[in-house]
Amino acid sequence: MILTKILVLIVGLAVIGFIVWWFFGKHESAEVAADVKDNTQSIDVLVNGGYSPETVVLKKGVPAVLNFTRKDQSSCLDRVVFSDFGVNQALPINQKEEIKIDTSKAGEFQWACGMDMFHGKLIIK
Ligand SMILES: [Cu+2]
Repeated sequence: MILTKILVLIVGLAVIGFIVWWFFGKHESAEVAADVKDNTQSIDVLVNGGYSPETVVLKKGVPAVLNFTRKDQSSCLDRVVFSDFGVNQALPINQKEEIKIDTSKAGEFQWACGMDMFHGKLIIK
């Protein structure tokens, strides 16, 4: 049956396309800006199989606090590292941990789990 062969081919190509997209595609994550109040800015970051939000936008020159709460059981995510800011903070499970960020310099900065497997991004502008 030629039709069956074509169908199998189409399904096969769709699966390959999905795999390529999954591993190599640019998954644009939404940027979320911190809330600014009384000359401080803060944002909650949920740690659960990664970081949510993954990209945080901070205003330059306004003192910033990131509130990390880890819901993920895995030890992979039990530390968060901001290498540009000299931060290597333990994240006890279900506990809000405040991380203060120096926003005096504009730019893009990565943060990561203790093993550098999961990543997030700070944009200071
Ligand atoms: Cu890790």
